[in-house]
Amino acid sequence: MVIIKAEPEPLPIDLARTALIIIDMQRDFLEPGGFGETLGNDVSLLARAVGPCRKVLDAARAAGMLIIHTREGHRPDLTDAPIAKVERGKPSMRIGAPGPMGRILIRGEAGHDIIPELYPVHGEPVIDKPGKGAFYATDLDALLRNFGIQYLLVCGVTTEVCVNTSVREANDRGYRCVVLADCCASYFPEFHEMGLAMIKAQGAIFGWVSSAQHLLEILPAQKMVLTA
Ligand code: C5J
Repeated sequence: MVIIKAEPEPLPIDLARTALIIIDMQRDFLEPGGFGETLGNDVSLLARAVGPCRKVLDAARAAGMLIIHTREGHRPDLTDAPIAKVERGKPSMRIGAPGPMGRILIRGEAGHDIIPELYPVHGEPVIDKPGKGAFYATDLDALLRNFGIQYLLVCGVTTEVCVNTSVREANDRGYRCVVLADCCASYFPEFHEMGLAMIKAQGAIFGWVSSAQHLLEILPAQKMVLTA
């Protein structure tokens, strides 16, 4: 066990039972012309998470850790998209509409894919999720249990939406989640702060909050020998 500096308190973690999960670092959320921008957001606000995420990703790869990427999106025929989601709000383009990066939030389109800086490499599972939570209607839980994972290091966007929803789902399933604050971002900086505050409140009611630097301090520079 190693101890990661975190709030509300340092957490002992077993790195052999830990996975890094990077939530929805997709062009549709981070680049102009995607889903995030159609909702009226300034997508440049999410860029701050990319550099810290990349450092963590490189270090986790070097350490031989299980790395999972998620993508929010839907089937091209929209059969997995609730009408209540498609009709929500007043976006300039709805889910499924043709945009500059292909159809908005549709699997297989350029906008749906992960940004080049954090692109998955061979062997890193990608979970396609129709909802905000990474466990809803996916095989993520089965995959984590097959690998004996008990701890999740969580990065991604947006802090208060898909990161928070996924952490809450993971917490209910018995995983200990450590959210790396600088590896997450929101279109609303105040929601980012509150999203993190809600996770760590009441003695880590949903999980712990740490940082890329604190993780790098405890990750081995060489591949771990993982035991079943
Ligand atoms: C949103 C997400 N914000 N990945 N999705 O709709 O947080």
